[in-house]
Amino acid sequence: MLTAPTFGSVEGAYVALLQLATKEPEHRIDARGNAAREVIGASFRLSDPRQRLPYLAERKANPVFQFAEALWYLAGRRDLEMIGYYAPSMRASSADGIHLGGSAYGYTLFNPADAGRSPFDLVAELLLNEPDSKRGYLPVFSAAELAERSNPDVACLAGLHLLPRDGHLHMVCNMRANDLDCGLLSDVFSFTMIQEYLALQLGLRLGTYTHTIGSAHVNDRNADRVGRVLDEAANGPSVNFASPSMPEDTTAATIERLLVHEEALRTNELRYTALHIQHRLDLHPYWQQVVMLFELYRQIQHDQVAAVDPALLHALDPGLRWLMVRKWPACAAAVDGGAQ
Ligand code: 5HM
Repeated sequence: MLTAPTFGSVEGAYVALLQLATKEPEHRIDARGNAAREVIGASFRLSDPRQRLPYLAERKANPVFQFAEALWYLAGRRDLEMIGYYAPSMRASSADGIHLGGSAYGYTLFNPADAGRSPFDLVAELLLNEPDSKRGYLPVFSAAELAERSNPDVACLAGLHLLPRDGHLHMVCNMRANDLDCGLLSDVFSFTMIQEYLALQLGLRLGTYTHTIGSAHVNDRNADRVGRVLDEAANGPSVNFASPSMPEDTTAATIERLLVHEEALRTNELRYTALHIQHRLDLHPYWQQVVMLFELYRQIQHDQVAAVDPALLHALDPGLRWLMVRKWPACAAAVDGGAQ
């Protein structure tokens, strides 16, 4: 088979790649002090890109960060202030302590580059006019990033290729490098969110997502966790939850409104109950879930609660609740008996 192997969800692809790089590495590398096992030229396809979260207790995916990063991209931002709150480790990648560099993909994609239009808008306009086009490419990596040898943040995403075919919007993602344990899951989550968002703007259905990687690697420092994930995938009980569709009326204004709530919660200016989010914010239930995640994270970060508000945890979709309970002890503490 010459096309990339297809998986029903990101979890299957993630486990298969971890297995490949761990058990059959082609190279041992040590770039910038990161000893790793590497496979060159790996790829996979997702038949349903909405299945973008893995349900593995050993991996503990963080849906709060995943949605925050996707919104940060969709809003075209590059500030450390927002993303560093959700992922403190990203602070190390900022050269000036204020902005992210190459990895602020949304800044490259969603800000005006030509005649006041962003690359994203130019591609959307092209594809509306010529759906069969092969030119719908959004480049991200630039060789200019290599000019400064100490640059801590060189884009790993080379580009995103958008292909409307038969009423569906397909995407091919080209990565120069992917950390299979740490980077891959959040990358696939965010890029498929961008794909789904563009499909809505074009009035298309969500197609397939194909992920291609130049250097696919697992860092030695993550080897223990990767081993546990592989054990769980081979022996543990398998769980899965269907992900809902992004609402059809989602536009840039929706993202802006969500980020107003996000900022109020991140800066601890407001606190929300589940009922308030459900009845007062005038948001689609899909996006209400995201605000609920931000409020739960506010309780963990700012209030430093031993147990989060159980009503809020219960209002979450079962898949998000499953992940939050495994990721955050304060969520696990709020669960009474069978609430998981
Ligand atoms: O030395 P280099 O610039 O390639 O190091 C960046 C590391 O972060 C690599 O392991 C790369 O695969 C990983 N990474 C990722 O997997 C980084 C970013 C941010 O651009 C990303 N996915 N989105």
